[in-house]
Amino acid sequence: MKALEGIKILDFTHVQSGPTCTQLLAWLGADVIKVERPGIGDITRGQLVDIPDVDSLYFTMLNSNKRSITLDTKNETGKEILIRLIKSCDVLVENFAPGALDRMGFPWERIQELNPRITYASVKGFGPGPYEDCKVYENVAQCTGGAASTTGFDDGPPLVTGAQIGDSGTGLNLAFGIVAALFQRVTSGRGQRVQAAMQDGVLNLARVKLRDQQRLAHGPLTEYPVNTDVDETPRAGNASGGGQPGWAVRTKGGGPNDYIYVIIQPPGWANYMELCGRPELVDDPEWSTPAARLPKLDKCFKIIEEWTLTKTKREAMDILNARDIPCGPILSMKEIADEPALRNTGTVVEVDHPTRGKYLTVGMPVKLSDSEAKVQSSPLLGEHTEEILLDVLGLSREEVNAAWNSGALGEPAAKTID
Ligand code: CAO
Repeated sequence: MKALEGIKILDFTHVQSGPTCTQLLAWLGADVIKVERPGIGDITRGQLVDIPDVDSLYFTMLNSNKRSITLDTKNETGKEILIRLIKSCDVLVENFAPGALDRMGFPWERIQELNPRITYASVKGFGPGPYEDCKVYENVAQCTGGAASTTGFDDGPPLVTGAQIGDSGTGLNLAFGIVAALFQRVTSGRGQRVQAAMQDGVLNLARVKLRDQQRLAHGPLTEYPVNTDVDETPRAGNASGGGQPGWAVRTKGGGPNDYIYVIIQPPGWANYMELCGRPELVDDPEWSTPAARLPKLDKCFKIIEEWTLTKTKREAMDILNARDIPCGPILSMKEIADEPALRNTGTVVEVDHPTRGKYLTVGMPVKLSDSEAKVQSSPLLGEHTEEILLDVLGLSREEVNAAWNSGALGEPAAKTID
């Protein structure tokens, strides 16, 4: 038994933000029925292709544990099938461009009328306001949510991060909203509208920078390693966003990722200075307190780096942690892919795909003791079309054949059952 067993999700999502959300729900045990355009499917199936004629890793890593039905929702028979799906499902999730579902003939009012218990959940780039009609991709959200202006070095351009905080971050928010709506339905008996804007999701993750914007009104941000006599939160390089100073220092090896991020908590100073062969700085009033170190943090990290350069990042991690010093090696994706601990916990999983073979993907990032997430392959385009029509909607064989003949399901050549 899984946490969301028995819950049916009508998954109208594509690209990344929406699919992240429905993949999480699938890992929690929901039956996720992904509706895709006949012949084309989710655009990511054919993007960034590494093996010809095989679903891309972009797609397979966002759509595991789902079922796929091809349905042209602009075809009249397709619309009738969609109505039956809306009536049978608990949640409809979509991340089309603003207004697309309305243009298809399914505004929220109609969906609610068809099934008052359904929750209708959407990701859009922006909430209501001047940009509500705009299409949005990941980096647009990072820029408009405040992350890009506060990422990078002070003397360089704004930077986006490789972590997909706009897409996957908003997918998480939407999943959380859907689970809450399903919980509320237990008492209210009604579904509800759940909306998550990517700009809001990014800002929520960048809140410490909005904190610093307000602190600027009361003087410079003394922990920033740059001039903060300015009126907008500046970019702070690798400085810590928290109350304890931190920096990425180099380690032995000289490779692009031979670095370790070290944090100087007040009690850690003595340990660092003993390791670094500078015991005289432990009690020196010019160095011994956080306030004394603040104006010369660059010098502090230089001293630490002279020591870390004599160790590999893994050695430094072990030695520092043995002394209770928080730190973390900069791990490359190659190292993460090979990390046994991440495989053991199911955070990185190897999956077998019918046409691709074995590939690595991420697993459930939250672990539930009574609802284990078993990651399975993503579906082929339309793999479950007939199974869904027959078993979920209870259509007869004749009705299914009529749907094929109407063109609503795509080319009859795509039939998977005779
Ligand atoms: N049958 C028939 N038509 C279908 C269909 C189906 N099964 N599935 C989709 N369509 C149609 C839609 O109805 C829409 O038609 P209209 O333009 O006539 O309304 C059309 O396909 C394209 O949908 P779209 O506008 O959402 O797709 P796009 O590629 O042009 O835009 C994106 C992509 C992501 C920019 C846009 O969907 C968007 O802004 N979404 C919200 C924000 C979001 O989630 N962004 C994150 C994406 S991940 O980086």
